[in-house]
This record gives sequence, structure tokens and C-alpha cells, in this order.
Amino acid sequence: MKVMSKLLNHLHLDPKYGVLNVQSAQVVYELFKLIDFRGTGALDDIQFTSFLQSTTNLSQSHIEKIFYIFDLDRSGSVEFDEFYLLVCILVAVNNNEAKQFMYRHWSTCFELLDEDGSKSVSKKEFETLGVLFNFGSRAVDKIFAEFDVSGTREMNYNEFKLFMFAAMDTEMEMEKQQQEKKKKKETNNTTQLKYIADYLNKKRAKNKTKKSVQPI
Ligand SMILES: [Ca+2]
Ligand SMILES: [Ca+2]
Repeated sequence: MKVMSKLLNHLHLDPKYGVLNVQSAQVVYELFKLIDFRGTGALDDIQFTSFLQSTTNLSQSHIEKIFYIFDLDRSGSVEFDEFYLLVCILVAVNNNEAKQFMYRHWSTCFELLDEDGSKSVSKKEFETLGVLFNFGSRAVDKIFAEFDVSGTREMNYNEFKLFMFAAMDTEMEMEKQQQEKKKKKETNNTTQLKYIADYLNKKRAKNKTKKSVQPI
């Protein structure tokens, strides 16, 4: 999923809690009231679809699925708390903080995905997360091969938690490697600059000596 809305560029998650900061939450509340133009306190599938169509590149069938998933109390509409959760995810994806969001809120993600309330997440249920957080179906296969320890073709609470921690470890390891690479490059640049500076200084010093011995 790609977030296409400029409005969402102005929204941010609170780094401490991983949910929308106060200012962003107020904007989202105003936005919700605008979409809910009848003032019913809930969005129907048409209002929900038009919101996601104007803010993301999600297909109609994915939007239908997401509507069902985010209607947590199965009321047939999306109330503000459900909408708020969805916008938190959109903002996390937009700010490249999707994995951190999943890590912080892994139990909420688990509840979201476990559509049938079986206390486990099937591959099919997991694929919704793939759509939102951009895991391809090959990545989902790989995750299941690795983390479905009990071999039930479903991820239970503990397996899901393990997956989240491992995904975060991989992310942190990659970040560390990138930082080390950057540091190495900076050191190389500094060494090169020092070498050039030394070379120029020596050359200058040589020219100065030459000049001083030259007869007038
Ligand atoms: Ca609902
Ligand atoms: Ca399930």
C-alpha cells in the first residue's frame, strides 16, 4: 500500500507512545467529522471507501476487506476509535515506521488480523497485514515457514509475538549495518581529505623553499 495523501504528510506518531500525537489526533477527529457529514458518529462502507480511495492506492477489493477488519465490533460501520487505529497505521506506513508500529502494538495487530477470533492467525488472515504493511505473498510464505513452529499453518499468539520481535531485530540489525557503512564512508572521506591536505601542504612548503633559494 502506498499513501498518496498530502494531508497525511502532516500527521505524526508520538515517538514515546507510537500513536498519533495530540495535534495529529485533533486533525484526524476533524477529518472524521467531515467524512461523517450526516453526523452519525460512524462511517459507512461508502464513506470509508472514498476516504481510502483518496488517500491510498488500495484496490476496491482490498478496501472492502480492510473495512471488515477495522469494523472491530462488527457494527457494520467504522466508528472513530476504529478509524483512528487505521489512520495510525497509514501514518506509520507513510513515515516508514510500519515495523516499529507493529512491534509496539503487536497484540492489537494480532487481534486485528484474527478475523474469526480463533486466537490464531492463518496465512489468509495474515495477508491483510501484507497489504497494509507491504509484505509480498512470498514474504508471508517465508514468515510462516519460519515462525509457525507448531506446524499448524496458523500463527498463535506466541508465534506471532516471536515473529514481531524477530522482524524488529532484523530491522535494527539492518539499521546498524547501514550506520556502520555510513561511518566507514565518512572515515574514508576524512582520510582522503587529510591525504590531499598533507600533499598540498608539502607541495606548498617545497615551492616556498625553492622560491627562497632562488637568486634575485
Ligand atoms: Ca464498528
Ligand atoms: Ca484466525
